[in-house]
Amino acid sequence: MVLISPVQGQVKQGVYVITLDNPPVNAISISVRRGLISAVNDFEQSNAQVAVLVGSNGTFIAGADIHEFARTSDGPVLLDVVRVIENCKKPIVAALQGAVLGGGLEVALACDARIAHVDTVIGLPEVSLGIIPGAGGTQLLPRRIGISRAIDIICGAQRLSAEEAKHLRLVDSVVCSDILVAANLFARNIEHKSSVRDELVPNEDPALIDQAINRYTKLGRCRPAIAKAIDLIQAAARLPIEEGLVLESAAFLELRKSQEAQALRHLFFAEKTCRKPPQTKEVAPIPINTVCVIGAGTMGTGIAICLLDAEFSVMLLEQDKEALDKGEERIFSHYQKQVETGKLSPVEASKCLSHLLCSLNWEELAKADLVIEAVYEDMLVKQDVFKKIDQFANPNAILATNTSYLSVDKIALATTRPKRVIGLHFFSPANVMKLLEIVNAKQTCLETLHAVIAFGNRLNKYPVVTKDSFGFIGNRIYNAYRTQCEFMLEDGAWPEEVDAALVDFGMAMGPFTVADLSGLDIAWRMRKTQRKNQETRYVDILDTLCELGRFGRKTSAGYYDYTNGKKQANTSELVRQIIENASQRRRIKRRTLNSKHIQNRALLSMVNEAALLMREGVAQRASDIDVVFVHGYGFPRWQGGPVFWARQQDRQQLQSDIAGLAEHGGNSFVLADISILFESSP
Ligand code: 3H9
Repeated sequence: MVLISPVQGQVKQGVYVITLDNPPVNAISISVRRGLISAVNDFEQSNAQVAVLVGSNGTFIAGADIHEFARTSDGPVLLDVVRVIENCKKPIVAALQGAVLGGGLEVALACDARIAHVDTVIGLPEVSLGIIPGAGGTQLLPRRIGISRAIDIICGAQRLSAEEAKHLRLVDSVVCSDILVAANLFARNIEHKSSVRDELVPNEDPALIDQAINRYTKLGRCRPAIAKAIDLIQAAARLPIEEGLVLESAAFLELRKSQEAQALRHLFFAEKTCRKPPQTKEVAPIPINTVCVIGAGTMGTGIAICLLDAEFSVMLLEQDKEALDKGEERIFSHYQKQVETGKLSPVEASKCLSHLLCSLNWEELAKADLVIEAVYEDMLVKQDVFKKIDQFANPNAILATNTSYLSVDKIALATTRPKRVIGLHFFSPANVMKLLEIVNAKQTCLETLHAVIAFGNRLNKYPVVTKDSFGFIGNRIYNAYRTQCEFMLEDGAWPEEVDAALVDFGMAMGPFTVADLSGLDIAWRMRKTQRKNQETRYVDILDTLCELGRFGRKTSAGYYDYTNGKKQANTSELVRQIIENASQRRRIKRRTLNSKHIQNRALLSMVNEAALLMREGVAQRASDIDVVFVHGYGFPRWQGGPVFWARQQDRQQLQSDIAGLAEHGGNSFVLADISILFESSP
C-alpha cells in the first residue's frame, strides 16, 4: 500500500505551494510533521523564490493532533518543524483561513508573513487542554505583541478574529477573497526573510503586566498549565529565545502527562461524542426553523432568548396576558442590556428581536416545527398543556417538554403522536448554560431524536441523550450528591463546611449555596410528592427551614442568613440549632468531618449513582455523565467529571469506599458495581 503524504508541494506560476490536507481540521500529526519538513526541504531545492503554506478543507491548522498526546511521540516534534521553516533560506507565506489554533499559529508565526481570510479564527488555546503552547508560542507571541497581551491570549485561551490579529500585527493582511489566490499575489512581493524569533519583547508599563498576571493568578492555583504559561511568557523578556524554548519544551512534555491535561482531553472528546447522533440507519431529516415556546416564565423566556440568538423564528405563547407581557419585557430588557454592555450592536439586537412573536393565540402553534413546553412542573398541568398543544400543532411537529424530573412517557400519552414527543431539559439560565439533556422516551422515533440532536448542536449546546427515568442523568446524580451532603449535616458538618470543602475541590458552588440560590421551596414541594419510606434515612432539615419561611436567598434566609442586599451569606445560629436537633433526634453523636472526608463522600455518592445509571441504560456512555456534570452542575472542568475522577482512583478501594457509604445511607442506599464505569468506553 502506498501512503500518500498529507502534505504536498508543487510549483505553481513560480510560487512553491505547500498544501496540507489532513481532514477534518489539518491537525498536525506525525505524518504532517514529516510531510512539512520534507516539503520545505524540497522548496529550498526548487527554483521557486517564495512559498505559500495553505491548508485544505477550508482551514489552516487546528493545532497539534490531540489524539497523539496520550502516546509517547515519535520524532520529529513540532518545534523541529518550526525550526525548519524559520531556517529556510527563502521566505514562506502562511495563507490563513478557518482555524489557526495552537500549533497552527506557532507554524504561522514561524513563517515570514501571514495573510488571513476575514473569517479566520486565531489563538493559542492550549491551556484549555491543560498544556501550554509547546512549539514556540510562549516565546514568539510576547516578542510580537508584548507580555500583557500574550498573557491574556494564552492564559485566557482567547480566539481572535483576523481583524483583531491584524491590529496586533499577528497577520499582515486580511482579505475577503480566495485565500490561495490572495496569498500567491502577496508572496510575489515578498523579498526578504523576516523572523518573529529575532524580535525583542516590546517595552511595556509594568503595571499592565501585573494586572494581566493578577487576572489569571487565582485560576493558576488549581490550573498548573496557566501558572506555567505565566512564568514562560515572562521569561521571554529575560531569556534568549533558545533558552526560553528549552524551558517551554520541558514544561510542555511534563504538563502533557498531568491529570489536568488528561481530564481536559477526556472532556474534549466527550463533548464531541455527545454531539453525534446514534450511528444507526440513515434517517429522514426533520427541518426545524420555527419554534414555539409555551410559557413565558423565567425558563420559557431564557429558552426563547437562546433560540433567538441562534436565529430561529420564535413564538412565545401564553394563556395569560400579564405573564406574556412580563416575559416579553424580560426578553427586550435582556437584549437592551446586551447592547448597553457592548455584547451586541443595536443592529444585531434588533435582528434577534425581529424573529420574535409573542402571542396568546394558540392557533399560531400550527406554524411551528418544534413546540417546547416550559410550564409549571406538575404532571397534570403538563398533560393538560400537551393535550392542547396536540390539538393545535402541525401533525408533523415535534413536541418537547422542558421537564427536569417528570416522566416524558406519561406526558407523551396525553397526545396522539407519542413518537414525536421528546424531553428537552434546558438548564437555567437557558441562554447561558451549555447543557441540554435530551430525553429519549419509549415511543420517541429516531427521526425525532436526530432532529433534536441537530437542533441542540445549532444552539451550540451539548445535547446529551438520556432515557426517561426520574431526574434523568443530571438531577438523579445531583439528588444522590445532595442527599449525601444532607447526611453530613446530621453527622456533624455545618453547611458552610460542606460548601467550602466542595468549592475547594473546584465545584462552582457548594450544595447549600446552590439550594439557597435556586429556592428551597421547589425541593420542598417535590419532596412532599414523594412517598417516604420509614426505613429510609430522611433528613428533614430543609423541611423545617421551609416551615419557618426560610426559602433561601429570595427570602434572605435559608441554610444561611443573607445581608448586604442578599449578597452576603452568613452562618445562622438558628440553622445550627435546627441541625443539632436533627442529629439528636436520630441519636447521632456529632463529630468533625474534615474537608477530604466531605469531598470523598460527596464524590463517592455521585460515582455510585453514575454506575447505577449506566447499568440501567439511562446514560448511553460514561463520558456523557461527565459532560452533564461539568456543563450543568458546576463540576470543575479540570477534574474531568465524576466518572473521570473515579477512573483515577484505585478501583478496588473505590468500590469498598462506596460500600462504606451504605453505613451512612441506611436502607435507601443502592450499592452499584462500579466496574461498568471502568470498562465502558469512552
Ligand atoms: C497544540 O496545538 C499544542 C502545540 O502548541 C504544541 C505541540 C508540541 N487534533 O470541534 P469540531 C477534530 S494543542 C485532533 O466538531 P468545529 C474533532 O475531534 C491543540 N482532532 O468542529 C472532531 O473530530 P470528530 C490546540 C481535532 O468546526 C473534528 O475535528 N488546538 C483537533 O465545531 C471536528 O471538530 C485546539 O485546542 C485537534 N487539534 O470546530 C483546537 N481539533 O469529527 C481544538 C479538532 O472525529 N479544536 N479535531 O469528532 C477546536 O477548537 C475545534 O475543533 C475547531 C473546529 C475550531 C478546530
